[in-house]
Amino acid sequence: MQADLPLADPRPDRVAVADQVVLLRGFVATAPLREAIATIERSAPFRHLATPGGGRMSVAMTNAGAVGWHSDENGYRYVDVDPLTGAPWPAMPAAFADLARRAAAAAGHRDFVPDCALVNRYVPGAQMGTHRDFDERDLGQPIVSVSIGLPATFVWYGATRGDPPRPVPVMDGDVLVWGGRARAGYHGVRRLRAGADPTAVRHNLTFRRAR
Ligand code: MD3
Ligand code: FE
Repeated sequence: MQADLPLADPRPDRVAVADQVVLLRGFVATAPLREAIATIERSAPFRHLATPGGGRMSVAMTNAGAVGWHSDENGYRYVDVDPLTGAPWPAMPAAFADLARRAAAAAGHRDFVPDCALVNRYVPGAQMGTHRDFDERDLGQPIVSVSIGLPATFVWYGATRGDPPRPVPVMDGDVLVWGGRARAGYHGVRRLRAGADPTAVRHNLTFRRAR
């Protein structure tokens, strides 16, 4: 019955973006995640971190979990106390840890137990320049990223900055998992475009095993 099909989304729900980079489309319902972020930011507010180069990030960040990612004039590192408040980071919500473990498992990584949920907040105009993440102790552990809110374009390069960029559109509820050699790859996020609702934002949860 072809007439019943037009509402179905023809996009596959699982895409191999590159070797060891898996996109799980619509993997999670995000309303409970937004609630959890609202709770986290009451004790650990979003802030625009300083970079070692003297700039300030356009993306605002906070963390939940035993350790949090931090940047200032002295460099990038994980810290177990929030430098802004002097208090430990808010505990990782059980729903976050469960989601990260399920997504990692769906991409073939068993027993992923993150100790850091880095929460990124993008308003229209914010972007994340090309970089790679290697401050984590065991690069054999995967990274799980969850997109919430406005759509964005994630850009995957690969082993070097000079590799051809591979744009990956990510939408609310999409989850990306990196492991193996892809774990050390270069990536970034293009400047966020405003949605129909000018107050709308994008959040991204990045689950890491830092220690
Ligand atoms: C791939 N965040 O916080 S998703 C980051 O959408 C970051 O906010 C982006 O890059 C965002 O560092 C992209 C996550 C991501 C994080 C770490 C990775 C992708 C990765 C490490 C290796 C490969
Ligand atoms: Fe990153």
